[in-house]
Amino acid sequence: MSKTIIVSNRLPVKITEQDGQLSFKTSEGGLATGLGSVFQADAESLWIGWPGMEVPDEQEKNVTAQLNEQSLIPVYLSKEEITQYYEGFSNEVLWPVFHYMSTYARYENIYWDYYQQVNEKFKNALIAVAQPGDTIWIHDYQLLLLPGLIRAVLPEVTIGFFQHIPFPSYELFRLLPWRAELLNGMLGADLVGFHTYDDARHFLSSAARILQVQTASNNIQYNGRSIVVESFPMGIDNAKFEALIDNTQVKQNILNLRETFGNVHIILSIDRLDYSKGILQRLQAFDLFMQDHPEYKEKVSLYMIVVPSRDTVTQYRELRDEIDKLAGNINARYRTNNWSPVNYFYRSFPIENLSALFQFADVCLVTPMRDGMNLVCKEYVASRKNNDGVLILSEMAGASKELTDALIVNPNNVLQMSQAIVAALNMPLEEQTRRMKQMRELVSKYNVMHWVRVFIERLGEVKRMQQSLLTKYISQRTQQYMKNKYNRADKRLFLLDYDGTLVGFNNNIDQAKPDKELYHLLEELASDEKNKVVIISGRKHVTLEEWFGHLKIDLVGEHGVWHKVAGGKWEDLKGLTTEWKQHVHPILNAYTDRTPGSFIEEKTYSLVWHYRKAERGLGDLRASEMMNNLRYMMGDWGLQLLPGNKVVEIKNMEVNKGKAAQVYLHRYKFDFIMAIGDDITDEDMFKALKDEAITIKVNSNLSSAKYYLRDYKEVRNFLKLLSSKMFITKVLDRVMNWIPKSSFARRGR
Ligand code: GDG
Repeated sequence: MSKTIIVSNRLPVKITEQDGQLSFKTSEGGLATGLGSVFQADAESLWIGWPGMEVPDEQEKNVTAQLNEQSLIPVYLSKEEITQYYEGFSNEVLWPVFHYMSTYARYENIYWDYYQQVNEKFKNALIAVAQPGDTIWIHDYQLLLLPGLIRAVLPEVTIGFFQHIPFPSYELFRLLPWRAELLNGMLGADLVGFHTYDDARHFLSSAARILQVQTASNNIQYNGRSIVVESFPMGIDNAKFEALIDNTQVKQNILNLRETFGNVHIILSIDRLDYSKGILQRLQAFDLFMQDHPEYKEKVSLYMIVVPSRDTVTQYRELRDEIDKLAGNINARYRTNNWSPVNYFYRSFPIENLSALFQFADVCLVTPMRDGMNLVCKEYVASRKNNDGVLILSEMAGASKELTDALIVNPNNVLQMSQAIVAALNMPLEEQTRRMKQMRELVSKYNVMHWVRVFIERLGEVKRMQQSLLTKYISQRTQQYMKNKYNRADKRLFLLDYDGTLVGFNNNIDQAKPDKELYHLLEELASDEKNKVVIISGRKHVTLEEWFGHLKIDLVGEHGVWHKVAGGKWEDLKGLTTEWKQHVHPILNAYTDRTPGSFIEEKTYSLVWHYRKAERGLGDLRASEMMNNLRYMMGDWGLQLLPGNKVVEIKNMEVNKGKAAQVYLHRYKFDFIMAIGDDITDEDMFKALKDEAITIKVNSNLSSAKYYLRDYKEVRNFLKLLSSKMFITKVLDRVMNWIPKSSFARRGR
């Protein structure tokens, strides 16, 4: 039976120790709650992760048994592994770079060694329990290599990956010495998810630039698989925060707060100690607010909770000291006998205290410098049952893409933040309600259960999409079927595109010449009298003549403008004009001048703008700009714009490979037709052929062709297989001819 396996760096457990004995209880974090629905629906489900502390060897057995009872599988990490993999690579390399603070990064090779080693450890724990039909969902930046490691062992398994922190722009990501390895790891997944569209976009562009993989919209073609990259903004367990409103302890805590603060307005801020959270800038903004608005003295206090985290690391210790200093400084300057402007706590609080604060605070100030999502702001919103209160939210938090009714600020703009505080304190109740209502609806609808459901459903869809495409891939069985069909046929037609189909894609168009192997293959194919082999290409006819003129095959150049029957003469289509060229050429020239690495190719009846050597991204941008520019004149001249692989061709509308293919269908009667091509111009050919034809698209599975092959090498091997079969058939024929007819007669008796 198939099951779901969650993998995250930490298991969702709380550890308690009594008389030297460890015990573990499932914790109620947002992720754990959201995934609870998956767990309930599927009793076989498992969660793999580090238990969160170093477990003494002698206790491992007992701890494992306790955890297994709760469907949890521990991965034990040594002190050294925690230091180098978790604190080192994860938190001192990936965390700063992914949060756009690359100057904090320490690119130590030893961190990388341990990161690989621990990801291997997770892989081993996983493959010990995973089956090919299982769904595996891997979480976060500590396990970027894991999807790739699993894919290598279990190629068919379904893998989803979700990153909880931002994915930086290519310019930042490329700084990592191990960027390619990390991307290769992530691309082991079938579905890669982030909180925001920007993260997804950054990931797609890094993959396209660093690994040179093909991307189309949110799809990546990688090792013959189609991987989907999408944003799934994570929600919170809103029901839990709503339920806390009626909790007795929470109600008591609110009374206590009211007693302490009376009529003083509270601005709340809650973060883990981290330089990405913008705590210092927030204090500076509050300081400026106090300075510019003395009228709020004794009327407003900042209630700031900083949850201790990673404070063994120098940068974090320094940050803590600076926060201490600045908070103390503000208090020293503005404090009165019965009022402190900053109430600062460097510790964590029980959830009942947080809920009380969320309900009590007039304003919630969430201003990270970068944050994948930020759940605190959603928790504040979920706790506002009266639909009042104001959220001030950094535009650098993923949540700002959803909570657009917050007061959105740039955390680097201290003045803007201090002005937002004033605006929040003065916001009329009506406006507070209007904004809060919208946000509460959103937080309630897009909660953590919804997030889990949408991700898991999409993962299933992606897998089904891959499988449906897989049926189009020419498997061994299909090859056998085609061979049989081939053997039975008396008149066969092969329509073969050239670039990308029979040879690989080359940056220099003149270098994509045919090689010995290809000549041999075409000769072999054409040597069978039952076969008509046609190379049908967009190339100039002179080039085709130079390369293939001596072979016993038909040639079609410029997508059907030129045509030559084997051994005959070249002929062109009559009635085509070239007058339009004088209008289009200057436009192409202008784009070539502005795009280094691009050039124009002139054919008899078409113009082609090539940009294979232009800067990645720039070429595509210019090509689409140019097409927009040219589109209006296409109709007037009866022209067609053909975008291809790093080329745009402008040609007469009447000419296309489909029409060229039809000439053959009218002229002869074939009982076996095979067409193979790799780009958009070949689609006309696929569409023009009858249903019985075997149409094969190379390099992609998005096509009207019936089948696909991965690259030109697979095309060659497949054609070789057909011609080698011819050889066997021929031998068989000869053997049959050689055996005296009488012997059949004898056997027949
Ligand atoms: C990463 C990404 C992304 C905080 N103090 C206390 C306490 N908390 C709880 C909050 C909230 C959680 O911790 C913090 O979540 P965040 O989302 O704000 O931040 P990270 O921990 O950095 O999480 C982040 C998240 O992953 C999910 O994908 O949103 O961007 O960095 O739930 O309430 N809980 C208790 N006491 C505290 O003192 N009980």
